[in-house]
Amino acid sequence: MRNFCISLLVGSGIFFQPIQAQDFEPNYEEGLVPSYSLPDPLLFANGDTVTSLEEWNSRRQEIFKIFEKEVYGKSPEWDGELEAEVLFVNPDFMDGKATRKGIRLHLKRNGQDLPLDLLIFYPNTRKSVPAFLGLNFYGNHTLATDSQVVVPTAWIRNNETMGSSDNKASEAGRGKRISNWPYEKIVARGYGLVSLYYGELDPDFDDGFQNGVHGLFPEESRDAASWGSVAGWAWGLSRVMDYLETESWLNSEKVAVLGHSRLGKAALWAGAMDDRFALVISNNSGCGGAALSRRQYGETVARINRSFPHWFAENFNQYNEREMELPIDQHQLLALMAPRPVYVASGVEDRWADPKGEFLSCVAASPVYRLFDLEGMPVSSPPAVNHPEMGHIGYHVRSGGHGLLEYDWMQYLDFADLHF
Ligand code: GTR
Repeated sequence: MRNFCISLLVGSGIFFQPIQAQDFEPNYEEGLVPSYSLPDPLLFANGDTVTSLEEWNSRRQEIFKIFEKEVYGKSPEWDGELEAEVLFVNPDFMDGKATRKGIRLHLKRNGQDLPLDLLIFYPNTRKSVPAFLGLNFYGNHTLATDSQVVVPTAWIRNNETMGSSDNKASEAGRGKRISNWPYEKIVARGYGLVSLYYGELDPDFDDGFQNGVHGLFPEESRDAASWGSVAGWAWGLSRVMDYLETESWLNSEKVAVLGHSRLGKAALWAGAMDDRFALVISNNSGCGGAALSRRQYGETVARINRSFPHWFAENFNQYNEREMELPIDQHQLLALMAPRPVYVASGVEDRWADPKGEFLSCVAASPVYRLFDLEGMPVSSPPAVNHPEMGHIGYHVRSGGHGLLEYDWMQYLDFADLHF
């Protein structure tokens, strides 16, 4: 039995409330969703209405700062050095149709060196191509059948199927995630793919922010608005982007950032922080991602903060069981991407991530796209299962549960074709 100590900031005092995470019963009854109204993305905090793109820029800043302070935490400016070491290049990959590359990126700061292994696939064409960038859950070797792609040494979650135990990855995981990252199909459609293991950016456990990217900033004094792990993963995606801008095979104006689940939350926050990501994809990101918090359907703010105390800024705890008091909701995170295209995908059986709440978030973000004369979400009622809808906001709910599947990729490729 594990007790969690949650700090609630009330007035000037801090109260500690012991809570048991396992007491939580998710609501899966649509009829029990509380009535709520969403904060309007086009209304300034002072009540003024946004009527022009110029005013939206100011309002966007206002919304961004709220997410930064209350939800994900503020990431530092990068003032370190980036070094790229070429591990291998296979120019004749896929019978000569593609190149596969391994790059070890070193994030250097303060005498420290954080290595990140990038696994890159791209079609052998003469012109530069668009690409997808996404973090993976169990290491780059899970996307490769041969030993050239090494098993990561960073901390990893234990998972029997993926061959990790004692928080170490192993050969047993090799190739096990190729179906979730169908690089042959991605390359055949004319796109590159760049992936890296998220635990190299920040190991996914609560270590008091000593390791990973947080450890590169030892002088930082942390407060309730400091960056958590989701922000760390998102910030790391920008460092990868810094490097990718130097790669000649890539059209760096056409990079789609994508993530599944907790990494979908990170992809959304990366898209909000860094507009070099020209297209943003959330796969089953749920609570703290694309789903509306106010619905309290499936995973809730309190539950996520108690289960994963290191993911968000400490301030987010203030909204445990108080979703209605949030000054934002997650549709405004989607709106921060405008006018860039954003795609949200759900699995119909993945009720924990609230598929309907993810869809409603797309609808509620749409007025901001309309301000740009763009169509956001083309429909206002949830589409049928396996019937994607694609405006400048895309959405599908596919059959099945939580996962990044080939069906999802096929929609992302179509959506990217539409916009790139
Ligand atoms: C769950 C968590 C979700 C989601 C998921 C995942 O345990 O409650 O918010 O992020 O993990 O990342 O697989």
